Amino acid sequence: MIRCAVTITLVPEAKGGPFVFWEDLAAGCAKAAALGFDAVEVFPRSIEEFDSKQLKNLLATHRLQLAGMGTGAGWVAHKLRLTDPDATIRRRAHDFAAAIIDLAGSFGAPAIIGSMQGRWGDGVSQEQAMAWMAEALERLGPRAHAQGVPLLLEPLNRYETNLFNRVADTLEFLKPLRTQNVKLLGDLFHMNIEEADIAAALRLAGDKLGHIHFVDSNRQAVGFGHTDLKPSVQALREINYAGYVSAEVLPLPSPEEAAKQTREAFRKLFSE
Ligand code: LER
Ligand code: MN
Repeated sequence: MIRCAVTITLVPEAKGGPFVFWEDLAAGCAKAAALGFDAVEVFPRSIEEFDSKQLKNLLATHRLQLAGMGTGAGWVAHKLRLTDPDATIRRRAHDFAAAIIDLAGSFGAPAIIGSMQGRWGDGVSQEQAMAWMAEALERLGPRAHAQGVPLLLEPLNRYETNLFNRVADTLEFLKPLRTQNVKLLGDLFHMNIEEADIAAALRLAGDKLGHIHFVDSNRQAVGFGHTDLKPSVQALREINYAGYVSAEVLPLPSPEEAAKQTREAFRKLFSE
């Protein structure tokens, strides 16, 4: 069964980013539950600043699941990238991601590697960056496996990275790895920019698809832009997708209205 989640960020440096609820875990969970979401997707600023007991209590109180946990603060707040030319930064990036994997895993949820992938250039060749990514995933994939969850790798659009932009290329990269525990996160905003056919890309991902960022063409809630999501919903049905569609969208015109619109779009698209 496909379930619906909404994002809560605890990262002040992400200001202007595509997250619905901001900087208040308790308020975000209460609103998510009141609007009928199944789960929340949380972006901690760091492990040290995160109160996992509070999250546990909030999830129990509101009967919510944790859909996933983002590592974006690793880049946005701490400037850590898995492909940084500096070996010390790469090591710290790895440790940051590993800590989020363990934290999310303790809730039965996967961690997401998105912007922490970094980019090639500035003295780092594409081959070198890809080799560092492979090395990192070979360690982080099994770490997530030990928690009984996949690790999610998110292709981003060309303005955010030059490493993983499209589903097909990302699948090719993952195929020869020893770890088969890395799944894809399909963000419909990035896919709208990079894929020739979003539904075909989802079909191609098949059982390697682990999570969806459920968002319209303009990065607003589904229904506030111009993407026709019906073919994608059909593709998700065909591949028997049973994960989350999670609203990683701009909080426009307000967090509440973005969340409400997401619920309405989810109901219309998935319950027909
Ligand atoms: C993260 O999920 C993402 O989609 C990136 O664009 C960072 O905002
Ligand atoms: Mn995303």
